[in-house]
Amino acid sequence: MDAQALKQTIKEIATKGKGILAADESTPTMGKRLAGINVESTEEKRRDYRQALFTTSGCEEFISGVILFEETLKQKARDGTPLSGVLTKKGIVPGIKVDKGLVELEGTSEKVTQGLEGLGDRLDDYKQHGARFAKWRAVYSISDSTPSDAVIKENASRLAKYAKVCQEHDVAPIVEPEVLINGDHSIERCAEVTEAVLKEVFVALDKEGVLLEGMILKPSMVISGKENDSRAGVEEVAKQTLEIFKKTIPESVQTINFLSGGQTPEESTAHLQAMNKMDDAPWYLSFSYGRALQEPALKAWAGKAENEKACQDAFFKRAKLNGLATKGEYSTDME
Ligand code: 5MM
Repeated sequence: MDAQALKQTIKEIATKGKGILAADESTPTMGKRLAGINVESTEEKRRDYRQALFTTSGCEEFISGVILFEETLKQKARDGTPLSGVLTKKGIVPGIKVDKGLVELEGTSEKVTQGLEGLGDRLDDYKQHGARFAKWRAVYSISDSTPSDAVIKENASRLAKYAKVCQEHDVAPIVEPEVLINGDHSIERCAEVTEAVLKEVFVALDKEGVLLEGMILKPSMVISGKENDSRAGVEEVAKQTLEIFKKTIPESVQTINFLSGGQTPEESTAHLQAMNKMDDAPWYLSFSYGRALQEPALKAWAGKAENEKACQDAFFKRAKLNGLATKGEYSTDME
């Protein structure tokens, strides 16, 4: 493990004012996204859309890293340049989603993430294609009886094993435990679950000897369930999120890049802004948004080449506003 190389990757990604674009939708997920704008999901369409995002003029001012799906990492732009090369030319670090999705944990109706088998060999291949960081996402569903201790433990153990293998291959891991927003639970219940999940993740990371300075944490925020009818406001989300983080996340973690998890683009920017305004966190607080950076851009594109500029303008706007939020400089009148 080259600790210096890992720290260098983290330093580049955790540049103040910048964050990560999660563009690593698997083919089935991308199919759903494209179906939502009435576009058939072909390899060419997926490439055209991603190429439009990555070639957005000036986006590198706010985007330091992009997480790619394997297909995209190996795809070429229309002029033959590898898409990962399009990013590196702009000073953006390419990353790769390495998990292989969710499977049922035996004896439960809950899901754990798979993909450890052959991970080292895959990382060697992804590195050849320019990837310097990786991502593995675990999900936790909130109900009265879930997530179970078994799922919390198993996901933590797999996240930590994945992170260790990545670091042994000099690839900086994004550790992503996502407590899902689906449901009508209160913010307090989300806080309770998030605390238990993060606690176990850091126990497992420690057990595996993962270098915390050489990884990125990508958590969900502490937030009310989407169906809750008295959802907590922006300040409360920011306050409760930081409270739980201070109890569970060591200060040696350099950067926390949130997922948006079904929040609207505006909500996720406002929450990030509020946390950075509180200004007493020991970590860099930034974004690794998928939907919250892409929704308006995807809609504007609508699968048509003539809409590429509108797509890029919409993406640039969200990237810029989130970039400002990492510095506590965003306000809602910029929307
Ligand atoms: C971009 O979507 C990612 C891949 O999802 P699938 O494996 O389901 O296709 C996803 O992991 C994403 O990186 C995170 O959920 C964060 O994205 P959001 O949209 O929640 O910010």
